[in-house]
Amino acid sequence: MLSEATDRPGRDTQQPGQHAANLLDGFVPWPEEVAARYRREGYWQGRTLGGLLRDWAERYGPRTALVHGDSRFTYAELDAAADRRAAGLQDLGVQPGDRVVVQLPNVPEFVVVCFALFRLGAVPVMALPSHRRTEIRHLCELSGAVAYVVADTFDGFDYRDLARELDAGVDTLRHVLVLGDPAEFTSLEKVDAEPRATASPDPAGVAVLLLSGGTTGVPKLIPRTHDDYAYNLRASAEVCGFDESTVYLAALPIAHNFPLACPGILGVMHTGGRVVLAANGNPPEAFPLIEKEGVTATALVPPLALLWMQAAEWVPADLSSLRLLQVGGARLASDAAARVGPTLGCRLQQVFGMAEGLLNYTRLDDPEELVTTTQGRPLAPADEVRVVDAAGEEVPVGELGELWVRGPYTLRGYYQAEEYNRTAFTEDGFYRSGDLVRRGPTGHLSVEGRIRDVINRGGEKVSATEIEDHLVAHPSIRDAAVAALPDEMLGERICAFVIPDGDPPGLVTVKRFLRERGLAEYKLPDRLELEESWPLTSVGKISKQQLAAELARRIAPGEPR
Ligand code: OOB
Repeated sequence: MLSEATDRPGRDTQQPGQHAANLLDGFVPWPEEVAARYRREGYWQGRTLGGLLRDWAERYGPRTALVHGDSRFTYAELDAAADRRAAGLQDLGVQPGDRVVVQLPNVPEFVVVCFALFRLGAVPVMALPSHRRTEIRHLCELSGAVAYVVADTFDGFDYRDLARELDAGVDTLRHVLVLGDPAEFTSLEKVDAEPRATASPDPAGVAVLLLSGGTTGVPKLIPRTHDDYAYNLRASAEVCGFDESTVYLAALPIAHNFPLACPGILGVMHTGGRVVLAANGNPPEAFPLIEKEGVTATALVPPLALLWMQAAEWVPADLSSLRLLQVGGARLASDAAARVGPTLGCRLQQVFGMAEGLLNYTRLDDPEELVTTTQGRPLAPADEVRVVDAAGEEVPVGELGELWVRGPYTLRGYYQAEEYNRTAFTEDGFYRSGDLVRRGPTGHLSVEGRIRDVINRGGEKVSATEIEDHLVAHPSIRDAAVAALPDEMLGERICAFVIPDGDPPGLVTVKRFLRERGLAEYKLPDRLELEESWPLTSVGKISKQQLAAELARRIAPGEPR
């Protein structure tokens, strides 16, 4: 029986001393007076994410929360399953403040494990299913993870092999928990025990570590607190008009902020709607689910939105239940944006967000012109957005500048990254996003580029430096520069320019080499170009702009770019 758990409605607004210790080292909190203001103004409501699931179960108990294939879970069932899993994790020795790398596809267990961790005050690290040895090892080491949660296999890949490779080498890792056939590891389903009372974590503490798109060699971790993430999902659900009639298709990997909490599966659950989990966003998977479950809303990256518009003509399915299509993660061209409504018969919403926090949405009642030509305006009245020139001075309306932001759900520092934080944030706490935007008279933003060395491959962010570091480890590559090439479908593709050392390697060899080094598939170059020397900028850096421009000139018209 559930004893008087402290994580109950109205119970987790305790004084800091009474909470389980989840104020992690290496987390940069908001200054006290700013935090007090966010509380006073109602942004932070002192509720934990684990407590929210309790509220939802009380409000919507017997309603269906999650659909996966033929399985359906009510709110009450999810709540009970999260309690049992939390107790099981506790028996394994998982403590408040411990980090756990979670790498699961879109399955109900993802939700159960995450809420179990939230309730314990342990912190899930949101790995993507596409991550491989290099990324996972880095995430485990950076977070000091005590456990790693995977599915046995997904999409033709055996995650137990990955776990075996990690097992030797990551000092902090004590458990590998496997959904499905565990082989020599622990079965996730068996991590289960009678629910018991646990101290509620501090709502101001870190609930989850999200991954940054990454400008540096390796991804950074983004701490999101219970208070700030609860605001994120609650306010997003409101802006999107979600309610009990919402049926949301999770087509993107739910470890990503967009389908997780913008409003995503958490926002849907907050309003008593129903989440339908899809293995991926491809039309043959997604369209029949839309028809069968009467899906009303979903979120896609631009390449998938383009694919859906093409497929609407040849995949037979009734999409008439769809009311809202959110598109974000990368820039959606305005002509494509204008075709969404007529082709798919639903309202488009552009979303310009970042795992670091700030979310911009076009609003449901915005004029068509703004919906098709801008990427939305900030979610919170308390979002302080500055568009600045190179000297950090604000530029006039309509001018291009870098977006800086601080606010009630935007981080004040990456996790365990003191040195990097000194440049990524201003002294007064603004996050320098690196995005180049224009702000219109209505406050809507258009994203026009970036000053960071990142390639946005259809919403997946790839750090050029990270790939360059791996490329130069190849014996026949003396030097490498990785840059974006324009691509009609993906927006940008990855081009590796290399100066060979001896026999020049081919693209296939280079891709195999990077794969063997344990890099995720989406980071592998789409094109390889051999160079003899680098064009340099006036300050002596490799001019990637010039490399890309020269390549564009070399590519004959008609040749695939
Ligand atoms: C989302 O989050 P991340 O962390 O994977 O990537 C953030 C970056 C932004 O800084 C920007 O460079 C780019 O992705 N981006 C967009 C965009 N949405 C994101 N660029 C142009 N147009 C857009 N609509 O990508 C993310 C997080 C929450 C909601 C939606 C997207």
